[in-house]
Amino acid sequence: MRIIVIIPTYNEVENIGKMLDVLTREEFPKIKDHSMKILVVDDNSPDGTADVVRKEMKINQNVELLLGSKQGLGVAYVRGMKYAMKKMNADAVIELDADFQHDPRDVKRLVAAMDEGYDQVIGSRYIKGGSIPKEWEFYRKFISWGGNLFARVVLLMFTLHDATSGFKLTKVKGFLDHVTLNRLLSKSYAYKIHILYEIVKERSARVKEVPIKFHFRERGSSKIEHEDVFESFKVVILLFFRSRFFKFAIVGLIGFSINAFFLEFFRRFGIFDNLGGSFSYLEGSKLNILSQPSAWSAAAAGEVAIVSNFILNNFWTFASNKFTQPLRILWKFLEFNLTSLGAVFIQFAVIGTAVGMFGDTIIVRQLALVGAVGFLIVPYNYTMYNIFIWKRWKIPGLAWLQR
Ligand SMILES: Nc1nc2c(ncn2[C@@H]2O[C@H](COP(=O)(O)OP(=O)(O)O)[C@@H](O)[C@H]2O)c(=O)[nH]1
Ligand SMILES: [Mg+2]
Repeated sequence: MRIIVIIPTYNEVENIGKMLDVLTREEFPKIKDHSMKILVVDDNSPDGTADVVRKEMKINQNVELLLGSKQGLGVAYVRGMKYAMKKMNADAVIELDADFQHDPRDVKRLVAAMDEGYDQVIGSRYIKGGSIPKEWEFYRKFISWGGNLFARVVLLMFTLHDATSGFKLTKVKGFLDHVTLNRLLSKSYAYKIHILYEIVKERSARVKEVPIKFHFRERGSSKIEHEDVFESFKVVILLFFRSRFFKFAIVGLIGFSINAFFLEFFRRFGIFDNLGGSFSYLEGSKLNILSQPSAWSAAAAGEVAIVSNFILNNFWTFASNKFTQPLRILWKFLEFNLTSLGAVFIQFAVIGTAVGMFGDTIIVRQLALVGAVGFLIVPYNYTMYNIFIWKRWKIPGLAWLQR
């Protein structure tokens, strides 16, 4: 594979020469199975960083330089990633700082993890064997740790331990080439959280964390600013509001309101009185539930909610996997109904049983509906959607059903 190590630089004249040297002369020769190249993305550093790179390029085919104006780390990386994909035919990119806080000797470890079959390999400071600089003041450690925890919790990425690491490998095909590089929520450091989120949550990458020691910066100075910390929190929150989880919750809430409304509507206008009545001979028997108009109303209201959920989820929650052809939509809707039959049945059974036990009043019906939806239908539906409809979860053994 062709792997491009992207190194953004701003005033790194004291570091970049040594970094290029270590990577190309010591480390790349150890990585036998891949073609390794470096792309330095410099923002016209006034200290002459680019001159050092140019000098190296004269004697080294593996190094390229991309210049631009300084607009922030995220903008620099986006420019570098596009260039690596379009002009250098990258199969994977590695994000690496120039300042030796990331150890260039760890590059081969990220590549080795990719070779094991992972799409996203993160140099992780917060797993066993990893660390942050002990020289850091308490508040810096706290912000790094707290910001990371916040991102993991809000974005439901618990299984990841370092969501803000600046050292990682990302495969291009199916992953980085699908990231919305032109619409990232940050021009600065927080771009990392956005890209990670899209790769891990939206592209469902196989992720591996490799422990790294994040060293203290010995030469040159950090470019991170206080605003970058606030911006990272902002980006996490904005991503949450776009997340599938949030949309799914909103669709569910709308679906639930529709469900509750139609249950009462059908009941009030006696729509299912006749159907219930036709089973009146079962009253008092074990199948008494069939004679309950409320049970039938609940099942029908469930069906109305299913239609609304299907439409909203297809065109909004799962928009990236949505169906657009009319026939395909119809087919999927039938399939969706089939998987949702369980939910209709749950409503029929729970509401029918509740009114049988506690009396057929609006309170009983609505409380039973809340219970049925909250405890049974939401988990049931979410599982069904992911397995059968939008097929985001691949279940071994069910492949024949998931086509
Ligand atoms: N091209 C470019 N590189 C940047 C910019 N900001 C930071 N960098 C580089 O990104 C890497 C990490 O930045 P650094 O200031 O060390 O961040 P810190 O380690 O979080 O303090 C270094 O190689 C910097 O030179 C920028 O605006 N443009
Ligand atoms: Mg640094």
